[in-house]
Amino acid sequence: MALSLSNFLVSSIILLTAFVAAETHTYDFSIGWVIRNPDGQKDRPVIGINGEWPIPKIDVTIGDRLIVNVKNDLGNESTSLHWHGLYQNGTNHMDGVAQGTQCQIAPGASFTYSFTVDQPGTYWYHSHVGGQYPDGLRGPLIVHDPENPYADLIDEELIVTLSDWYHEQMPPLIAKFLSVSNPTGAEPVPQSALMNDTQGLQIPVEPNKTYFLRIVNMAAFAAQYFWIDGHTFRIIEVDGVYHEPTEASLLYITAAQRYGVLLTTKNETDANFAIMGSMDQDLFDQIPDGLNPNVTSYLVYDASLPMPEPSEIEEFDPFDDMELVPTDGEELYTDPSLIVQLDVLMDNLGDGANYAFFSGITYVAPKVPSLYTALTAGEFATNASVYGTNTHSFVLEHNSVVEIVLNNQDPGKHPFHLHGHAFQTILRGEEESGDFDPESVTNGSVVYPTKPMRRDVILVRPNGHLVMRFRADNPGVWLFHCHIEWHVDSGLIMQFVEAPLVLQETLTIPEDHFAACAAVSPPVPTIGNAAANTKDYLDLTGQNLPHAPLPSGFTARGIVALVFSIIAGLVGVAVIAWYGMGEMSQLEKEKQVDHVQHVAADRGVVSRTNTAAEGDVAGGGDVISEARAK
Ligand SMILES: *[C@@H]1O[C@H](CO)[C@@H](O)[C@H](O)[C@H]1NC(C)=O
Ligand SMILES: *[C@@H]1O[C@H](CO)[C@@H](O)[C@H](O)[C@H]1NC(C)=O
Ligand SMILES: *[C@@H]1O[C@H](CO)[C@@H](O)[C@H](O)[C@H]1NC(C)=O
Ligand SMILES: *[C@@H]1O[C@H](CO)[C@@H](O)[C@H](O)[C@H]1NC(C)=O
Ligand SMILES: *[C@@H]1O[C@H](CO)[C@@H](O)[C@H](O)[C@H]1NC(C)=O
Ligand SMILES: *[C@@H]1O[C@H](CO)[C@@H](O)[C@H](O)[C@H]1NC(C)=O
Ligand SMILES: *[C@@H]1O[C@H](CO)[C@@H](O)[C@H](O)[C@H]1NC(C)=O
Ligand SMILES: *[C@@H]1O[C@H](CO)[C@@H](O)[C@H](O)[C@H]1NC(C)=O
Ligand SMILES: [Cu+2]
Repeated sequence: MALSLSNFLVSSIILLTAFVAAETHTYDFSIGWVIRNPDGQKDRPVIGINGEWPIPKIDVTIGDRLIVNVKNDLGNESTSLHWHGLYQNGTNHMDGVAQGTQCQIAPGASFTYSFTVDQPGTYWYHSHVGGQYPDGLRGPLIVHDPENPYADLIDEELIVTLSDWYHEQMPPLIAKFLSVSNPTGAEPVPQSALMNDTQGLQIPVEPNKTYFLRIVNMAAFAAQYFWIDGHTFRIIEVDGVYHEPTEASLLYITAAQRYGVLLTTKNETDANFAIMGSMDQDLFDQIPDGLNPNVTSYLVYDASLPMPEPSEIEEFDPFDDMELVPTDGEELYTDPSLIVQLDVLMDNLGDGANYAFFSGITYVAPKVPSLYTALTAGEFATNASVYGTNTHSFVLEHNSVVEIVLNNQDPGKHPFHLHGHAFQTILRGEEESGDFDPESVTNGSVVYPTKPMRRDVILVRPNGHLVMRFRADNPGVWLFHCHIEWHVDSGLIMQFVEAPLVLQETLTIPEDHFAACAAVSPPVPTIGNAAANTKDYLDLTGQNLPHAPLPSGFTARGIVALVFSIIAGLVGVAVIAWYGMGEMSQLEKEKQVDHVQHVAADRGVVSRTNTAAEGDVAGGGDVISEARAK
């Protein structure tokens, strides 16, 4: 009795302290256009907040509540905000995914995000609507941790963001990217690289100090190599998860990844040093003349001394993040109850444009945001087909262990991101290692780490593979997608619907979220399956679908030849033109038999304006999963 009373007292005191310490941070964000020129080459409209750009850094402490009142003052585009890396445990409806967990916020409309933050680390926030964030709507979000296990080593904190930068806006770039005149799917190449949304930034430091340097890559596309001349650092955090301090001198940071490193300054102040970011040009199909992939900042020990030229690196040999071990020592999850195999491939559809596929499915947004389908489908919520063929949904049992086997059958590098979780990264195949072969594990030639690294974005190598695991302990609708924004636009997205029946019991959608749906023109339905059918959840008639496949015989090369022949025709080679146009009209016919909703192709432009049916996001599935008991 006495014991339990004292237990009660102790826990009340703990609760009370937590309660007293937790703060609420309220931000009022008016999202609107401003003109900026961060690389000094071109003024352009960018998306700012309250007339500012770069947009505000958000700082909270673990346990705090964050309330963000968004007002969309863009006038001509819809928007949303996603809190990249935050688990939103119990608040799936605050994840910010248009047509996934909410409706897009139409011009003139408002929407409130409100959630507590229960995890420490380096994060960022960005729009999750139709390719929008590279136009500027992305900024850092830091969750401070009074119990940082490395606090004793740290004197001060610094943050730098990396990004790539385009001179043109995303809607016209997406239209060009997803078009018959770009049948190979060559991604637009950025014009420059930025550090902290500028170039030539000077960062004053004091000698003989240890800084906790947080680095966030907010790029649309480009990974960056990152290093500081004359210095090494110790990695202690990746994507919000503490890892045992590990020495590194050159990092490879993909779009959406974060690193927290300890940087100890020199004892002498007789020189300054270049801080370098260099975009990985392997990602670019073709390198435009005069492109400078590098951005330089300076670690300034003495501002009266010159800023040095960066030293040249002959060959990049970055630190391999797979070596990291999480500080909490969490062990490898065993016996996954579901193995989801995703084969990545790019291919053309009947409109001639190039799309991205997970196991033959390219994401197309549903008519009803999938979370609302999960909440209104009753017992059918556990049947993945109600979320629509092209949301590529898998329904997960609460607390089950899920394994993702990703085979990259594409010659490009891709950074994959899971919402709602950090996953254990168990295996990454080398470039050209081909598909994952489970035999290599059974016969012992591959041994899984006992305490795998955990992060929320992981790079897969060209024609290589990944194996990841996570526990489905966070009821919600969570996207898994490539974080290259071009590939989001071309459909490299699928989604996990985790414990939907638990969601039905625990989640209440605030009224203003439904009001946002009503404000879209035409209004977005908030009940029903992916086709907005409320009577028969298994009847998907009318669901949004991708373009039809290419007529047989067409290949990307064929389309190149065809486009070339049309161009040749325009310059006067009449016969070739006639031939080309003949094929073109066949393609066009194909386009018309296509579904009324040209969702995928229109996504970039239409979804950012004001049309609901043509959703923003990608996802959906013929959900035949390969469950393999291990
Ligand atoms: C919306 O307005 C901005 C600012 O005038 C303009 O730069 C941008 O191109 C417009 N976007 C679309 C999709 O029309
Ligand atoms: C980089 O920008 C952030 C705001 O986004 C700012 O808080 C930070 O101090 C800047 N870093 C440096 C080193 O100036
Ligand atoms: C560096 O700092 C440590 C304590 O943090 C101090 O003991 C030492 O004397 C300093 N060294 C120099 C060269 O300033
Ligand atoms: C700075 O000096 C301290 C002792 O004063 C030494 O422990 C430390 O290693 C020195 N730092 C560097 C970067 O040389
Ligand atoms: C960018 O940095 C790399 C690595 O040091 C170097 O090889 C290259 O010459 C630099 N490019 C330009 C345009 O400065
Ligand atoms: C184990 O299996 C892999 C994949 O099938 C194969 O490449 C490898 O040679 C095998 N190793 C042994 C030792 O049998
Ligand atoms: C979510 O919260 C539950 C209950 O507190 C916990 O068991 C689970 O591990 C959490 N999941 C994540 C991803 O944070
Ligand atoms: C799920 O829906 C599909 C499509 O209507 C149907 O064929 C299947 O039988 C359903 N599965 C269950 C378990 O009800
Ligand atoms: Cu990709």
